[in-house]
Amino acid sequence: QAIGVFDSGYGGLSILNEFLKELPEYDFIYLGDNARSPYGTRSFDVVYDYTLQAVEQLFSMGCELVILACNTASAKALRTIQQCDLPKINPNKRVLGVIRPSVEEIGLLTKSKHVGVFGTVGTVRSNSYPLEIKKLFPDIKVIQEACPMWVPLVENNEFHTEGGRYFIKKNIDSLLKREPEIDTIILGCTHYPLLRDEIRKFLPDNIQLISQGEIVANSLKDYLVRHPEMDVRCSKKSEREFYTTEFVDSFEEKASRFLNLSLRAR
Ligand code: DGN
Repeated sequence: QAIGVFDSGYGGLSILNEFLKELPEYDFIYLGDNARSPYGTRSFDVVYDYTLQAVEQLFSMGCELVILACNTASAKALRTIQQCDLPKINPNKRVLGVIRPSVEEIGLLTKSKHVGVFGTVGTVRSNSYPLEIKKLFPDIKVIQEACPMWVPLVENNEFHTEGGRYFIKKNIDSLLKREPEIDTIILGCTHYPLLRDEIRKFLPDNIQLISQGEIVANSLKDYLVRHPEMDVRCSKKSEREFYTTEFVDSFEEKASRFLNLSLRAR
């Protein structure tokens, strides 16, 4: 059985990219809900509903383990799915998210104990990052900045333009103005790693910028070691399948910007 990777659209491919580096022998099925993306501005109930449908679809395709490679879905749907839905659907299947592993890492990296989070409106409003960080590192102050223009900039490939840079700088300035002591910033949306070079241009050198892909991939690797019963249920033939809920050809074209391989989607 393949490992399922779900995102509202393309962003989760930045996570899958790292899975393929860290766990190349495993089989993966990627599902992007491009027809209903973006999730960032949708309500809790809608994101939960859409995410549960996607998880059930990946389960029906034979996945035993599904990663929500989307911060918005992890923030709004993961806990309810884990606690309420999984026991009813199949208690042996597992769904994991991207926020917890990122938080574990970020707490170890900050020296000033002031951490910034860039995310979608949904992720920021859910307060998942501050709440999770508080549980593990109560002395860390978290300052969040919602960046509603950043996902469209990535999806439309407009981030290298003057207009794109305007919006990137605007959110960075707004965050740093609110808390100048920030020394670590997490890109809390799986689309944002594509903006990394542009974001870096507007950030002082002493601020570390953290992308989640590698962190989540290492955490999955670790999870499979700690849960050998799950590991043996994952097939390892290096097969990859891609599904989108929207146009297949535009998915294939845009996906190649996130993933350094050309792919066929269904
Ligand atoms: N990539 C998603 C995330 O990590 O939150 C958000 C994309 C979207 O649907 N706005």
